Amino acid sequence: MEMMDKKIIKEMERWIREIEQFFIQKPPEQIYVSVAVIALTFFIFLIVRLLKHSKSNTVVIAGLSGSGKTVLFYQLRDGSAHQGTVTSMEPNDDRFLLHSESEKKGKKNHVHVVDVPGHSRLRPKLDDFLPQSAGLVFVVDSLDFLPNCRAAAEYLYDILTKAAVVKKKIPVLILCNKTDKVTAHSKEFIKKQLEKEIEKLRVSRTAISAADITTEYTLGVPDEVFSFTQCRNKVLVGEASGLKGEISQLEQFIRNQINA
Ligand SMILES: Nc1nc2c(ncn2[C@@H]2O[C@H](COP(=O)(O)OP(=O)(O)OP(=O)(O)O)[C@@H](O)[C@H]2O)c(=O)[nH]1
Ligand SMILES: [Mg+2]
Repeated sequence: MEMMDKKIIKEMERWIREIEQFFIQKPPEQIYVSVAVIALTFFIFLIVRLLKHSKSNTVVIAGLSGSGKTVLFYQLRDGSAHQGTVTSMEPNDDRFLLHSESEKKGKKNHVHVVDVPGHSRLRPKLDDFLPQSAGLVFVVDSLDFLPNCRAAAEYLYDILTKAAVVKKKIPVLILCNKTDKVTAHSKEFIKKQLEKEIEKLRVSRTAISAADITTEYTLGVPDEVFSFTQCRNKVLVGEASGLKGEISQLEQFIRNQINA
């Protein structure tokens, strides 16, 4: 045993001598340069970490009044729809752990979810939260879709042309809600109809803005029929039932924007 220890110590001493020799032989400039490179790498690494941490964890929920935003908000936070909702007069704004994740082990980041009321007079509140958003959920009522298709498309058009959304490429999830009823329209149908309506709006609105030069961002590609794939930001389509708590696609979207 003792022999072994002595051998190891001898070996280590030899190593240390070799390292010493190495530094003595090298000109000092080379050592300074390598130290500087190591320090710089460490510094860059630190900055990248800091930037990652300061990434926003806000997700905004928008959509027409009655589409089910507040029910979804409660499901995300509490895992229940409570005793129903009335039309909201104020945004619901809270930071929490997603209910479905609250029992899971491991470190999870809190999410900041804001539900902006759909009433047209309260919609400008959206602009307060968009600049700090990592994602936007646009809720559509799949049951009562056709009578509201035009209004939903107008609201979505406004969102997709906002500088805050286009410049920062904020991902948008079009969430077709209330799929618990058999009469609900499919997400493919809703997507198609919204694209058609936006195409109509685009034609009429570009004609107006060309006349009185506004600085609004234009949507889509000239001379091509509008589709969401033309947007600079990601536009996804998903389904949910806030009432039944079927919100996995919504949660997945949130987690994809906000790292755990
Ligand atoms: N069948 C069904 N009904 C739903 C669902 N989600 C919400 N509702 C109903 O839709 C109505 C409106 O829901 P809210 O969550 O208050 O709607 P909102 O989007 O917050 O509306 P505003 O606050 O006015 O902008 C309520 O009567 C809900 O019970 C769902 O998934 N399925
Ligand atoms: Mg509400």
